[in-house]
Amino acid sequence: FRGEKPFQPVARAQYPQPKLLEQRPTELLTLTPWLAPIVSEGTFDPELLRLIYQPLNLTVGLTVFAVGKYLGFVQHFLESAEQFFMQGYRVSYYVFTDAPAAVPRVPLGPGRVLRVLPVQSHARWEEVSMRRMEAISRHIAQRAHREVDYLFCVDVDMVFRNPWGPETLGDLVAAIHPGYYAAPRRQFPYERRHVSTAFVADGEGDFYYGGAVFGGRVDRVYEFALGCHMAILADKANGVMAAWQEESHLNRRFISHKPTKVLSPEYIWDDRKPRPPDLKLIRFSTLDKNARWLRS
Ligand code: 2GW
Ligand code: MN
Repeated sequence: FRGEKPFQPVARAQYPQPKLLEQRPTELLTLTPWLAPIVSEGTFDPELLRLIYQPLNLTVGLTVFAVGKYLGFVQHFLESAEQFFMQGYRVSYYVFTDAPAAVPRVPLGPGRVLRVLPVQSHARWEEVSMRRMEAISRHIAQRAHREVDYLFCVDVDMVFRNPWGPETLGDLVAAIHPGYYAAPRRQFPYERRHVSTAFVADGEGDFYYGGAVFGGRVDRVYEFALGCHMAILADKANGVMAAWQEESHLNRRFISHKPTKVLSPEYIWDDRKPRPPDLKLIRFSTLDKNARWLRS
């Protein structure tokens, strides 16, 4: 596996002094109880991060699935990613699809490549999203582990609206679901049936994370996706489908395998919700799609 590149010394640079006693940079929590940073606008210095990360010459992968009607989201997704995702870094897009020839050829910037990977379509929509964990882990083992240092896996029915940069890079990265950041954990839509491997008890859980965004160092993402896939297979053998499919399994796994970095809902918003004053900006957001049309 790649990764484990040493940090290089930051060249003499002018940037604002960090101040221990100053007021909080944001109203949001900035550190989890297990000391993982919670990333939101105001918690990092983009200029300084650029000085630290650009010399490392990292490659960041981005996987999306575009099966059936969801192929219609790819163009807008890629165009917005070209504008905002890891600008100035090497990027490999991996588009998994049942119709490789129909993937739009979006013009890409220097150092950025698009790889199209064939997958079969499934009759049941739950299968399409569930099979992603299997396809991602297999793809990392076969190929992506040689091609990228970090990998993010995201939904395709989304667009980038503001910069997504090296502040998001970490060993294992989760994003707080925009629907539940203010809810008490007993209201999180975890799988609550003991019969599922995704079961979460009432007193458990940190944040409710979105299934639409996870990532990290490619070797950690491999472990994570494979673990979720195994849990999904175990459920399947028992004829169980978790409440929110692989999002339930992802949430179960993040309780025992804590993310080392947590992204605020800036990184996984939803166009159907107005931006609350707590969030200074929206970086990545679900389109207001007509779900019924897509699922028919
Ligand atoms: C999925 C559901 C119903 C009908 C079709 C599909 C479907 C999904 C499809 O026909 N083709 C396809 O490529 N997908 C891929 O799966 C696509 O990348 C899509 O973004 C992803 C998840 O499906 P989506 O976006 O319809 O689900 P959401 O936005 O309601 O997502 C949350 O819940 C899901 C579990 O059902 C996943 O955990 C997802 O990651 C969550 O954001
Ligand atoms: Mn989605």
